[in-house]
Amino acid sequence: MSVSDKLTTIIAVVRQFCRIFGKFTHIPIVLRKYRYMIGLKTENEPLFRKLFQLSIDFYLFFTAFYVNGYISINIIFSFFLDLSCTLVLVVEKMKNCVLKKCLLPFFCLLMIFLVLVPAASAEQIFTDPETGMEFVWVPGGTFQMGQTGLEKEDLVKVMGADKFDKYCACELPRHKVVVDGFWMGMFEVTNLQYRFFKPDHDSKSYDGHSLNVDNQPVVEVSCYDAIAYAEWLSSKSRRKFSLPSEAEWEYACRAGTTTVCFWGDDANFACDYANVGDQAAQKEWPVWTVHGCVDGVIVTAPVGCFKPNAFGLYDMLGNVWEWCSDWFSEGYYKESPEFNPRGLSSGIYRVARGSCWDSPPRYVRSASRNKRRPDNRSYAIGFRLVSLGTTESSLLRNPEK
Ligand SMILES: [Ca+2]
Ligand SMILES: [Ca+2]
Repeated sequence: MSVSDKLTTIIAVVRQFCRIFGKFTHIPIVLRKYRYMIGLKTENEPLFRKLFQLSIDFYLFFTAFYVNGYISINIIFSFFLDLSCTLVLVVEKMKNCVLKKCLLPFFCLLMIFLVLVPAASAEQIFTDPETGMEFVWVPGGTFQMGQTGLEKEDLVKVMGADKFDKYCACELPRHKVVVDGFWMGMFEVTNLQYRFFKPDHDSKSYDGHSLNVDNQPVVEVSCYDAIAYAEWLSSKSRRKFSLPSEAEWEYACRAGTTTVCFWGDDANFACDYANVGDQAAQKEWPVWTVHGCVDGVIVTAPVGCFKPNAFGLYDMLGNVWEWCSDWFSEGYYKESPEFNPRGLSSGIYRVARGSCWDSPPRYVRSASRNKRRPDNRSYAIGFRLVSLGTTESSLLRNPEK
């Protein structure tokens, strides 16, 4: 096994450790509460007290990665402070020279381990403790936003020039956009997660098929409902949550690809990656225009059933349309700023992106834009959240910067 293989294995083990222990998110709260109380009661035994506090710091170190995706300054500071104090106390108590000599290598190994922990966070996932919602880090970058030339040709063939101008010309011109990194919900917000906010929410059903099961994406929510949800979750967290901008959404959906869909240009591969209007649905509703494949789900699918894109995001295309924060503007691409465009400050319609479970191929595209009135509630539209970070500064936040 090469050194890099060994390092990869160690990182994988550390990452798994973070995941397993980080799941017990209530423990750090309890530990923080009793940390100093226990410390006070053991005042006559400073070494014992320091060792106890050090072990708690060590635990918090791991859970911080799982819950927040980074380690805050105060956790790092208290860890190193307790570690130094403990070492001083241990050295003071030691009479055996051999053991004393062992301390230096031990300290070095510990430092190497602490360097590996940030490396273990490279996967960049955090879980919101309030709802269990998982977020992945989408690193900032540059991309071409909007339709490709090939895409336009195909759409004109399928729709005709008039309909193309009416519905799809707003996806042009293709233009360069730069977005900063952000956290994005790995999945669409589910009924279960939404009902932490509105316990009596009903996503209803479509033609007798329920859309209201816990792990299906929430629907029958307006853009205002989605914004209210983001604000509610922000009030429960140190993080600020919001809807993605349209540019953030398309950048995240493309995940580095320049093709029509994030899996390529062929619509008939959709069924591996997305719940769309498929041949199974056509059996139920024969008049539908569908993809030439079977995804096997005729209404909304439980989130995360299909393959993710390269950023590890699921259902970016298909399942439900996703509200974005921008007001829709037909000609916005001609004038939008290059850096972090966020749409106009007002308008009539809001943007929804990504197509849904009843969509034919012409909507199932990374560039496809939909406009809806912000108070519109539909069986086809849900949302996912993004987070730009916390209000608390941290050393390791946004590690790419
Ligand atoms: Ca389907
Ligand atoms: Ca979707």
